[in-house]
Amino acid sequence: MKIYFAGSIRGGREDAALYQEIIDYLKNFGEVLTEHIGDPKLSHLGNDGESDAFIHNRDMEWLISSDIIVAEVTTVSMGVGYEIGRAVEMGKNVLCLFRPAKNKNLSAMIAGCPGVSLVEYAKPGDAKKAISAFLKGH
Ligand code: 6IA
Repeated sequence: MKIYFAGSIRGGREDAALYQEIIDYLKNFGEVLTEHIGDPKLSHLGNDGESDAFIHNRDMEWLISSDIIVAEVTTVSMGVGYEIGRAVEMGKNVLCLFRPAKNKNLSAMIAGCPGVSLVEYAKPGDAKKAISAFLKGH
């Protein structure tokens, strides 16, 4: 199974360690195409040496080839929202994981999207349970 994990980069890196934990867990189920998203060295200001057009086109190819999309949507990210929208248009199975907290408001365009399976969670272990249940169902 090819899994596309989406998490904030330029939107802010405060959940980077959590992304890495989710990615490590997803690897039990298949190939994670976007492993670098958990990389602590990847900063919202840094540059990984590739042009934005290269990043966009490569990520779209990965998205097209993926079987399933798992997005951590607590930190607001335009890129993650864009990827979710494109994936929904492609008819992909999309799981969004959101950690409710003060000052964290999920966009209605994600929370209200019929093509998205949304799970709210508090602890990483709960996110893993949601992932396991979702992947077993698809
Ligand atoms: O708007 P954001 O940057 O927060 O968007 C994050 C989402 O877009 C992630 O789920 C990625 O799949 C994708 N994305 C955005 N930037 C990159 C990137 N390098 N490499 C891979 N995927 C990306 C950008 C490095 C940057 C700090 C110069």
